[in-house]
Amino acid sequence: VLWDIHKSRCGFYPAPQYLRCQSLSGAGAARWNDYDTPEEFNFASDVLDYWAQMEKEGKRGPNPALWWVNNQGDEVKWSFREMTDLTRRAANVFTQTCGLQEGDHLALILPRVPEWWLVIVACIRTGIVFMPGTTQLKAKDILYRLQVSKAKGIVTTDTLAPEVDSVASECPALRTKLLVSDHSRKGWLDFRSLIRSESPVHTCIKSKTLDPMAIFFTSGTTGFPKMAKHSHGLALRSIFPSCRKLLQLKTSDVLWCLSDTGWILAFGGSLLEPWTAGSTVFVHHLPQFDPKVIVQTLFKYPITQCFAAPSVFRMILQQSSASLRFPTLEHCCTGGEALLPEEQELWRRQTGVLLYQAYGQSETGTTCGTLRGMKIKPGSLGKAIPPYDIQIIDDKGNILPPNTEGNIGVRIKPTRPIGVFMGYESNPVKTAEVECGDFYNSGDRATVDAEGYFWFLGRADDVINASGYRIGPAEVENALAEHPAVAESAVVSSPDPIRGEVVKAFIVLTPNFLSRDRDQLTKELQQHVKSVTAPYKYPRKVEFVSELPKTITGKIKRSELRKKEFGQM
Ligand code: BCO
Repeated sequence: VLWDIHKSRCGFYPAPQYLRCQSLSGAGAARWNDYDTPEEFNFASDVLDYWAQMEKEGKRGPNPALWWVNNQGDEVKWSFREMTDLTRRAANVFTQTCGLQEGDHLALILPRVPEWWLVIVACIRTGIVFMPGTTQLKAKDILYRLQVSKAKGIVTTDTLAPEVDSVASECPALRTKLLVSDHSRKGWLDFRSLIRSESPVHTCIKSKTLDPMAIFFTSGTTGFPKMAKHSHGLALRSIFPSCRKLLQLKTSDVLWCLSDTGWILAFGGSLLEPWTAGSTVFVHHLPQFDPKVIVQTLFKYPITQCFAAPSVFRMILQQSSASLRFPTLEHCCTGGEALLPEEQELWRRQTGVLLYQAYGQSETGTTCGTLRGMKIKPGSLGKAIPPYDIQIIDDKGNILPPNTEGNIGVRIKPTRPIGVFMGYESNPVKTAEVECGDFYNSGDRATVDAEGYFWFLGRADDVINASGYRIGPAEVENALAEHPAVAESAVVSSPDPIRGEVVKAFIVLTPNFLSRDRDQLTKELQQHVKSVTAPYKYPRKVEFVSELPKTITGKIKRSELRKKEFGQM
């Protein structure tokens, strides 16, 4: 009855925590608020199964939980009850068929196919720690991830299975390979048929809120990507009232988040956010990014909210001369890279819909945002979202006054807030490096104004943010070094009108290649990088130089090259 009263007043059923409080402590009890840390939390049983129950009782509308489409006219629509059934079966596939256990690591490298959602929820049900990766990864990237994480299993498609097989013998911990495909492959289990044959009866683990749930790989200035490990608290935070204010989703909403399945943005925007609110997750397979398909999709389907990196909005604006007045679109949110005020204004003029900004990292999830309905200050990241206390700090962790440039810091002492990562897996040194006084130091430079709005300025280190991808220069330099033409290289970010920033490589050639045609060599080197590591990292700009700027100890001065690119020298 309470839910119906809420529905008649607000137009939607209350979010799951409301039910939990009612059921735990009776009517009138305090519900989870921004600062609660319940001992146990599990997104599958506390949220997904809640909405399945609402459906069963006729207390949720007919919208599907997951609505997947592709360019060939195929469509999948699953209700919450079907999601519950399928994810319980998938949980049994992992534990019964594959023998995986709570705490084991599972690499998840799938494109936007419905099984991606099944795998994640099944992992949450079983306590298996899932590790999403982009389908752009190549054999070497996969090898590194499997080895460093000691992954016991991997789920992927036909396209990447050969890459996995080419390195599997070097991964002693790997014992389960699951294929999502209509075809079979030797040495691989067929995930789809196993799901069909497994039992839908499964008892979800009682996970502690601070037990590990997921690992996101994230790039830094040096070395290979680090493993940012998150607890179930990351999912709990999405239920907190302050976080619900970002998008203010209702059960009738249809949210399309375009992030690649490898990033934390996809986990938040395509799963946690919409399902916490009982909304529909809309997915277009979109194997190749094509702004025209995005525009057509926004016209064709009743999508009410869209979440994507700024480059996606830029590319839509740039490509399309036709009308962008989408019939059902009400709200747009963006994050992952810097957005210019004029781009925000252009989107509003063309679509009639405001574009709100949010900011976060793989280590923190969303930290700041312009909440729906809050005053937009064009170009600003918005304000801190509790329970996070965000401050601009100096290199010692001292809080700086408004309008002073510093690093974006998230307070982690004396209390580490729910949602902040647990640390870099197996890397206490790197974990300690990002702790700065009482804060987690994001390495992003910014200011905060007197009203508490944050303004992004750039990175403090050499990390490149190209169209929302965080790229470590060393990863690209290592790939270039494998080519015989490259004596040495320095990779930095360079401005770009569409992608915000792109990767630029300064290359010193080996003597044998000095006489080669430069345009041809550029293409060859770009192709080479695309073939040995995830292609989004390839240098879109290449400049051949006779030497690189160095310190007296021989360290390459990337900052000097970067400053030149941005016209600061
Ligand atoms: O530009 P090119 O055509 O020369 O090359 C592109 C692709 O065509 C190519 N490629 C892709 N897959 C390949 C492949 N080549 C060979 N084999 C494959 N399997 O490689 C290049 C990849 O670059 P891209 O992905 O940037 O290209 P694209 O297709 O133009 O995509 C544009 C965007 C905007 C859709 C894409 O850059 C994008 O998705 N950006 C957003 C990233 C994102 O979601 N970031 C959020 C991270 S999470 C976070 O920040 C925390 C927030 C709380």
